[in-house]
Amino acid sequence: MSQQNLLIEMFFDHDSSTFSYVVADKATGQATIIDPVLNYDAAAGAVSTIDADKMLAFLKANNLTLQWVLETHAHADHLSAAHYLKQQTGASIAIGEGIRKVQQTFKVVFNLSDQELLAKGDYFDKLFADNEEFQIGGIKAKVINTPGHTNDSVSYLIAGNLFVGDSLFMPDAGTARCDFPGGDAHILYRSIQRIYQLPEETVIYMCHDYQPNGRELLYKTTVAEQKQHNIHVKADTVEADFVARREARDRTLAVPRLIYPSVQVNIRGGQLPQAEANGSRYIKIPLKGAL
Ligand SMILES: N[C@@H](CCC(=O)N[C@@H](CS)C(=O)NCC(=O)O)C(=O)O
Ligand SMILES: [Fe+2]
Repeated sequence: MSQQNLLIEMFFDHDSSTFSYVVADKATGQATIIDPVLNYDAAAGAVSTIDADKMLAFLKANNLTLQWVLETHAHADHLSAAHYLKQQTGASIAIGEGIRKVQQTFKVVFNLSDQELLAKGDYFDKLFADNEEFQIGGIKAKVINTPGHTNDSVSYLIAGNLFVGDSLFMPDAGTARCDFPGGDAHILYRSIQRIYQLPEETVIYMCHDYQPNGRELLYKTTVAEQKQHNIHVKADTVEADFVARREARDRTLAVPRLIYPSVQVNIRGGQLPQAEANGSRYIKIPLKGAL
């Protein structure tokens, strides 16, 4: 596949520090969107599609047809616009098959019945297996399972470009937290070893950048850079050291601001909970602490 046919356009959501991407085959005009954000004002309970509409406008301006909406994982910090994009374009929503485990975990957290969780059949059109290959137009793409941050985390390898979700951040930020239900620092370490076996020049695209020490926003790096400079896991870092470092940091992190709204919607592929008898939809938040 010629790199010349590959188009990659980055979009950034300031509110959640999330990168989303349009990846397209210019030869056929077929495109995919990776990790789209549905804007959400938690205080008002208001959703909007400002970010997703920018991506749709980009597709239109470039005569691209949306074939796939790919999720790197069920995000815990922002809502997904996958369902909205599918409604607008007819694209198929895909995620790693580990989403089944994530759904089961959060079914318990949110006390959802099977009927509530899968009320409209399946929310995902395609569940990818490890190493599964698929096409974006004429471009070959491959799924690499990279669990650890979550059970369903995958990376998408598209013509020498790797969309890693949260498995790796920029070298000066390290890696994602492993303290969500189903997260495991040992497993993340092994996933990162898989990534580090890819060719050194493989370009790695971030899903987030929190701009440590106020540096400028950065969204891509390479396998070589990560192996040399990643503050949590370099080429020669052993598993026990990584796990100790990761777990120590996890103990300092607050629960993400939008974890409950996000997970509730994202295990449903970005569909909002069903309307109740009065026509309104509600987000559930499990309360903690005794009264
Ligand atoms: N302050 C952010 C934190 C978001 C967060 O926890 N992000 C996850 C990825 S979903 C992470 O791995 N963060 C690592 C870190 O903050 O060091 C929020 O509330 O949304
Ligand atoms: Fe995440």
